[in-house]
Amino acid sequence: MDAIVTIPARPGPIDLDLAHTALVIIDMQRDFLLPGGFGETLGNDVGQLQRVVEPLTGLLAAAREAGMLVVHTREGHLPDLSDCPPAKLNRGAPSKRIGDPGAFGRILIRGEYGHDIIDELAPTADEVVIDKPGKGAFHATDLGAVLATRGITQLLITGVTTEVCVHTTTREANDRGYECVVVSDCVGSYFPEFHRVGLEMVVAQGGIFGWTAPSDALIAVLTEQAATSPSAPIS
Ligand code: TIU
Repeated sequence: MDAIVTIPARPGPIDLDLAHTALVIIDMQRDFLLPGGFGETLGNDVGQLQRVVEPLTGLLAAAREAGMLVVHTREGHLPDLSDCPPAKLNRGAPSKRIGDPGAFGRILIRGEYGHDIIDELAPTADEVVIDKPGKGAFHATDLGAVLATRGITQLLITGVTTEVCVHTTTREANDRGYECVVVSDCVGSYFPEFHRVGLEMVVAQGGIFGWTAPSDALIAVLTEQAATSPSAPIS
């Protein structure tokens, strides 16, 4: 069956080969989305990120139904902070720093409740979870190897925050040869203006490092794919 579909996108339509496309969900962690986490200690209004949850839940469900590879990432560090450079640990003037006790355990420390993904988007046992110490999901992780093993060439990029980890990951992926679609209503920022301009940056100059598309266009093709071939996952 032909699994190549054309998605209306900016700066122009993109042909997606669904068998070689992965859904990447960046850092939808309690520490970024819930009051008391890292995001709030940086002085941010965490409510700004909550609007991503509903559309992303819908896109994740459609991707699962279609059998698409799903990759979740989590930003965080080892309990001894040996993988957190001082340049990151000491940045800015947060009320608390990475590794300090927060409302959900030590902030952005692997294994802590706050470091894990919000309940609505919890990974299933067969989905990939990449723990990353940086903003980009390729830095110091095996994401590239995971995608290469599965023959993935195109990425649907979602999660938070638009101008930080989503942008860094999209730029890293673009440089590595992946075609990236940033899903416009499934990424979010603490700063609405950064979100808006962050999406514009992706598509400027003819799509300088990717495309943007809304989730409804993607959900439509994934739902059609699942209906056409319900017992044969894409990958
Ligand atoms: N502060 C902020 O906007 N973002 C981060 O620190 N990490 C991610 O974007 N995941």
